[in-house]
Amino acid sequence: MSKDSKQTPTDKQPQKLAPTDAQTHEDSLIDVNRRSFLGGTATLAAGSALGGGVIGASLLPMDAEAATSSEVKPGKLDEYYGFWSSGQAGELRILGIPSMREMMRVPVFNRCSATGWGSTNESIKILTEGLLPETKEFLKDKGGMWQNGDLHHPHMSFTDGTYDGRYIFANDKANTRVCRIRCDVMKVDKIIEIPNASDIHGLRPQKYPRTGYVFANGEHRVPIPNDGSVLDDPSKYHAIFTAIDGDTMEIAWQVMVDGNLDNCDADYQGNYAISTCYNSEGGVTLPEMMSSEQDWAVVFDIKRIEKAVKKGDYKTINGVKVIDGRKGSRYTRYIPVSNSPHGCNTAPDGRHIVINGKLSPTVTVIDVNLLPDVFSDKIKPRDAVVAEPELGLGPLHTAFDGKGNAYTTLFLDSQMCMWNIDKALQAYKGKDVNPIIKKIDVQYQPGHNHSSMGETKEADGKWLVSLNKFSKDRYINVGPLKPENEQLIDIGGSVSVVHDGPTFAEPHDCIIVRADIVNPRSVWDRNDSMWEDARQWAKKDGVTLETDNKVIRDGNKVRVYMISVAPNFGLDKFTVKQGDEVTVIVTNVDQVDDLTHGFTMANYGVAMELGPQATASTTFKADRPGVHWYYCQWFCHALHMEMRGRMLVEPA
Ligand code: K7E
Ligand code: CUA
Repeated sequence: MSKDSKQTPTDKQPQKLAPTDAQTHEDSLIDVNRRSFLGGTATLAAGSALGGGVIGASLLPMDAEAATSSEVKPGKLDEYYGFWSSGQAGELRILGIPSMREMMRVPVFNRCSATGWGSTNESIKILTEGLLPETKEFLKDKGGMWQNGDLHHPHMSFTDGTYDGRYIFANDKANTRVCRIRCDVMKVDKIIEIPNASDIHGLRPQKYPRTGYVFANGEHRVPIPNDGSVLDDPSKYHAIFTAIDGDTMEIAWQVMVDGNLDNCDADYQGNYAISTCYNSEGGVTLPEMMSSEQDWAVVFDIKRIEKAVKKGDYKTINGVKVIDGRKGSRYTRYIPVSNSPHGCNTAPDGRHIVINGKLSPTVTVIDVNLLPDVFSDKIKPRDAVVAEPELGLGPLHTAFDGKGNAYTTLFLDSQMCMWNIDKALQAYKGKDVNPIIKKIDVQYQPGHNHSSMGETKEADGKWLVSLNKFSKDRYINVGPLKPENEQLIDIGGSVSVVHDGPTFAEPHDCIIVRADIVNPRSVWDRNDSMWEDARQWAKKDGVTLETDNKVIRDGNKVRVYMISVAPNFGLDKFTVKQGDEVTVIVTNVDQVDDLTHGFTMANYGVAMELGPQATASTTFKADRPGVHWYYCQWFCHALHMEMRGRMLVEPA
């Protein structure tokens, strides 16, 4: 990683990115003037950047300046993958950047009608095998699995401080889960429920030496174990920080903390993880949680924790090693920051971590180089703070350009604030410099933002996405439920909004990954582990998945094997008896890119997607006698409509 936070402007980068203080003020004046002219929100929000002066500068400079084009012409490819969370929709979405075209939806915690996620045997296994025994019991008469999820934070696996294209990990806040998505096929392969925690919120992979651990914050405080033996006694509630082994998707260890954990990030050295932590009061009502002026950023010393695990300084709770990291523990340090901090973002300089104030108009910058002294008690935790610039109202999350600048979302001001880290450090030391470079309006109320490669050492400062919670008047009216709004900001040139994109609930967070890092397959590998169970059934039944079309009866269980080749299924009919448990296993033997088939059993609620060279299976009870057509629901051929067959169910 670059230890040098200084930068040489490239020719792509106009002088404007490193303005003098005078220029900064002028830019802000123009912005403010433009905003009031357009009747936007938060007219005075840029006040902290204003040194006074003549308002009424020309509107011209900003709009006249050529923005880097975000247009990607028909047939041209995007330069970046955007991996988007969808919040309460529970899925992952793939966009192209800079076009902002949505290209794929990867079902994760949700059910999907198109792909059969949640109804195929393969997806049911992934959705259920990682649940805790008590959750399985709870879900027994509720279909056996959760129907919803709340996916906030997708992050790619790292090697040596940058994305490695292996996996994407994400949290489910609703049902306390963490998933892993394989980037070779863009499908989920693991979902685990986190024991001892309540509601996984912040999630980040270890950046160095590799992922490694996936850190996951249990947000809410609950009794551990939460079995009813403790109820209305909040002094016995705890939040839990979890390190998951990203290779095995097993829990490596957990740390019990004080307060509620919100967001987290890791350093670039592999030594520390850090979480924002609110409710140091340990309250359970809003007034109780707000009563103190300060909360914390909690730092976890990974090496010390690993040693504790080795020498047995933990309690095993629900099968997991839990280390006591409450205040005063040698495994953690609690850095005081203003009340209710939110986002937690490590800068690509490998040194600075930005804690976003949320209720405070400031962000707090922590220097990771000072953390060893904090842990050895040479300095107080608060002495690791090296800057605390005041940026505006409601700072939630910060992104970086790799050129020494940071971009913080201001939720209440509906703005993005561009500021310089080095200047913030100088100002904290008492120098009379203004770290704010520019504020631009976004529409409206941004939560997360993310820059191209911005959470890696390869941050390239080209694009920034602002994920806005409200679109209000930005689009034609679609009824009381409005889309949200994601905006693309060119930070390589004009630092202005260059694209608006409406989106369904909820563009919660995203990452922007250089396209050369992600290399998915176009056709499945026949040896893929996804359909290992079907492979085993076929072996037992003496069936070859790739060639055979056979019906195997095994008591009242019937396994129907067939292939699909456009525009045919291997079987144009099969017969079962009413009450049979039928498993249909279809293998798409087409080898052509993009030749996906489907299998829908009409009036049985069964559908599945079959990518080229994939096998998928579904099991249902044939409890409706009669003639039931199955058909291919993915358009595959001129005779796609004719790609069908009959299941004949003999009455009992
Ligand atoms: Cu800021 Cu869930 Cu990422 Cu919301 S957290 S904004
Ligand atoms: Cu096969 Cu449509």
